[in-house]
Amino acid sequence: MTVIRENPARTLTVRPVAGHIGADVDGVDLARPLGGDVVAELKDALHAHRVLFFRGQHLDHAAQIAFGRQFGDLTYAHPHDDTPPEGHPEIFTIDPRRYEERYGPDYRAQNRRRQYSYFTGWHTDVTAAVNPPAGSILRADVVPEFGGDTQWTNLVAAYEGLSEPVRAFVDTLRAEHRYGGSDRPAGDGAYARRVNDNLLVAVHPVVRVHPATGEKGLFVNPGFTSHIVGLSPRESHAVLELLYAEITRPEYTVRFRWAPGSVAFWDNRATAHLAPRDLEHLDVERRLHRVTLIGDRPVG
Ligand code: AKG
Repeated sequence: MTVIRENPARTLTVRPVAGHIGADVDGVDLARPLGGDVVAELKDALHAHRVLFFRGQHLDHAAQIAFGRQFGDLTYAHPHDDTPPEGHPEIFTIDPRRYEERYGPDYRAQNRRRQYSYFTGWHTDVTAAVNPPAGSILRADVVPEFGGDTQWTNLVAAYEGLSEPVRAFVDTLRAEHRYGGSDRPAGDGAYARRVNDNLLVAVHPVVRVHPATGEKGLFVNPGFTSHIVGLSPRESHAVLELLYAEITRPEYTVRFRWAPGSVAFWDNRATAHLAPRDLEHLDVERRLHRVTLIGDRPVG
């Protein structure tokens, strides 16, 4: 356990919760202005642990937006979400019950049958943007009695775990990331049409240098990476599957059990995450709200 700040009122503590990624943070009320020192300490903790977990917080939409803004400018909800809560265009709500409204009536049933590869579902947020989000802050509002955990993985550890010749090879590569367009699984809902009509495409280095820490990390993910530039489709598929197998190795991951009031703050420049898929056959409520920090163009 590292005690990183003490004041007469409280002690801010950061406790790692897994070997490669994740820390619980106590002693801070996210609904209050943090002050420059605490912002700097939380940034350092985020860079060291990649995802920070806070429990028992009392944020509403406005307070979550205010918390996020202390770390940078926020994106509007999501490039394809046109239904943020009234008056809070920065809030992206994750609620599987909305997916059928968005994609069409049998979306969840279709999604259960759909399995592109062993790694389906793992992603880093919106890497098909030219400047993908730097970080995301997700707050649990309604959680099911069981299930619905989220997992994160450390992309720096995944890169560092590769053998030297493979690191030297992937250092030279660039990959295309794509979101939307007609190759996406369609539904007949308004959201699906919006995704299909609004294509995002960007080419990024496969190995990204973290702008704050200078560390190298893998920057490909099964959610958005379409192919590696310059390789044949077969070669690209084989290389990406190899990298995805490394990225999703259990030892690089952490799994978080949500409770109402929990908040996870992750660094999109050094992590990928897996939204839960264990509830798709159950009609249970799960609602979380995200704000998203605008990022830089990735540099290799
Ligand atoms: C995201 O915010 O990008 C997610 O994948 C949501 C994670 C979750 O629903 O737990």
